[in-house]
Amino acid sequence: MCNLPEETTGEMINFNNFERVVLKYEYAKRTLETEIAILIDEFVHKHDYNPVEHVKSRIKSQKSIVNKLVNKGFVPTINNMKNNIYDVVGIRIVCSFLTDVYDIVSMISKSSNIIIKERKDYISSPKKTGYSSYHLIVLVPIYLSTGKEYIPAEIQIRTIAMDFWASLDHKISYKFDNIIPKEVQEEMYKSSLAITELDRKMLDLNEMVNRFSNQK
Ligand code: 0O2
Repeated sequence: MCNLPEETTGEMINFNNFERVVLKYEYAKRTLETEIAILIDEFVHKHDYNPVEHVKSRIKSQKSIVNKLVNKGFVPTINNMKNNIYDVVGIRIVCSFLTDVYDIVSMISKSSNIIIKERKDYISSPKKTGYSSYHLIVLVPIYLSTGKEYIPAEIQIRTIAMDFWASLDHKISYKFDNIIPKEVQEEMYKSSLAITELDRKMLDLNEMVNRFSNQK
């Protein structure tokens, strides 16, 4: 990953080849979905508690892949996608509380089937937009008739509150074609601070509820 030279000529990603090109990514998505579902199930049985609100997965669209490559300064070829885009497969795990996010990260880290290539903790260090989430770039094994291959994927783990913020932010970026008015950016940043505060409050509240219910 990322150690091959940039390709300036080669087969371009297009409507006709995209379905074929993403086939291996589809397999990796299915493998990852199953692995995550089993890990969560095991966690629920062990702790008698489900930290996950919902899980969503997707294959990045052809348009988004081409745009991302061009924005990164690459020619949108299939090889450049294979070597430089790690989130063609994306899975998002939305949790109730802040501590759940780190429990899920730790649970995935212990899996012997998924290789973790990179960790990005945008919760302890949010992005300057205010975005917070925990990202794992992983390698997922897929088994083909030609042998085993590893496909990259991005796992985003965050709370419901962080997800609420990110979803509005995504809509705003789309609406303004990524050129967001400064006032809107400032308001979004301020609301990200409120989201962080809300996550802390909800965690404290949950701990209080647990203390009371243990006393019963
Ligand atoms: P999309 O359309 O959501 O998939 P890399 O992916 O590592 O090559 P980058 O930008 O360094 O590029 O990675 P980073 O910062 O970890 O971001 C990866 C993804 O996180 C993004 O994918 C978004 O999904 C999400 N993200 C990052 N920053 C923000 C933000 O400020 N607001 C929101 N709403 N989401 C963010 P894509 O491909 O950019 O977009």
